[in-house]
Amino acid sequence: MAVRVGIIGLGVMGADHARTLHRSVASAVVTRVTDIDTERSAQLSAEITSAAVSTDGIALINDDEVDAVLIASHDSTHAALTMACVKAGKPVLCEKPLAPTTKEAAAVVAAENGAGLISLGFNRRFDPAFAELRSTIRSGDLGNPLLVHFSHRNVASYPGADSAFSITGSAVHEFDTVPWLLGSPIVEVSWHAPKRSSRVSEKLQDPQIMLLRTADGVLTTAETFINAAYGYDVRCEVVCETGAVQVTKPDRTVIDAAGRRGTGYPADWRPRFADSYRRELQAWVGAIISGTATPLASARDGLAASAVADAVITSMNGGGKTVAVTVPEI
Ligand code: ISE
Repeated sequence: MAVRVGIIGLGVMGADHARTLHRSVASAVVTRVTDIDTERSAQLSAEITSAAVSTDGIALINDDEVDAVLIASHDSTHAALTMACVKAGKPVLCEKPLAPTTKEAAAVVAAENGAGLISLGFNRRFDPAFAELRSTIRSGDLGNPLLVHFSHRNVASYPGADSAFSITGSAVHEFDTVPWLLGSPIVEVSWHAPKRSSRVSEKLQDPQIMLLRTADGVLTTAETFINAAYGYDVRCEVVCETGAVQVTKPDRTVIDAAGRRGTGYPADWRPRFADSYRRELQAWVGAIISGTATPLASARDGLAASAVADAVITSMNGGGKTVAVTVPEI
């Protein structure tokens, strides 16, 4: 049995997921694709010959040749399209975020009503390095975690990105990864503005620092810098009572040349997290085939991350003072 997957949104992530499903995920076939840019749809359909072009997302969701849907369209479309999948009774993997606001995310969770059809693309859960980091913490070998240092650097932001988008589009990964690592929800946040890079517009505070307190008392420093220029670089270190553990860059080679030794940085998240996307998609398809609960982040995880994002934005809008904001319990 192959799961017939329809993909809505063929930008950076949608196209990458389509190729991964086509080339590397067993028991999956991409049967429908759609994008508001019809040229993109035509190009991908020509590349992946099993994929016909649907006129729009709703048509794709309701197509009899689609068993499951992957949403990688603009963030603003995620909630409505995910609810349409729930209405059609079809499993859906929605790229993060589930929705830009808690209110929209809560509506999606209510619409799903515990049916377990929704998965979220918080891919760090399937990254081998982050998985090993989590198992090391959970082993207790280093004692209790005390603090976490996260830094999340992109080469360059999307055109028009503002401070809130940096939070909902990038830092939102940390809002899921930290509770997943620690097994404890984020209960209080504060947002801080370092010196702004002279290379970004006035409407974007870049970099940003967030302090995330989890219910277990652990404090996380989360840096987001989406115009770091030098490379795509995600770092995470967990400091415990008797030791520390951090993810490493998945380098395969070191270059010695011109009197220097070094490794490279990828231009964006696709090479850095390629293994995680493939494992995430295989786990999603496998659960659909076996009829078991999704092993990916759930709609409630997506709601929790959106609630943290809302709280961080509230702190950011607190007039430049360091305003700690309590995250409402989901
Ligand atoms: C992008 O949309 C992703 O989801 C990447 O995983 C993240 O690292 C990046 O900052 C986002 O822009």
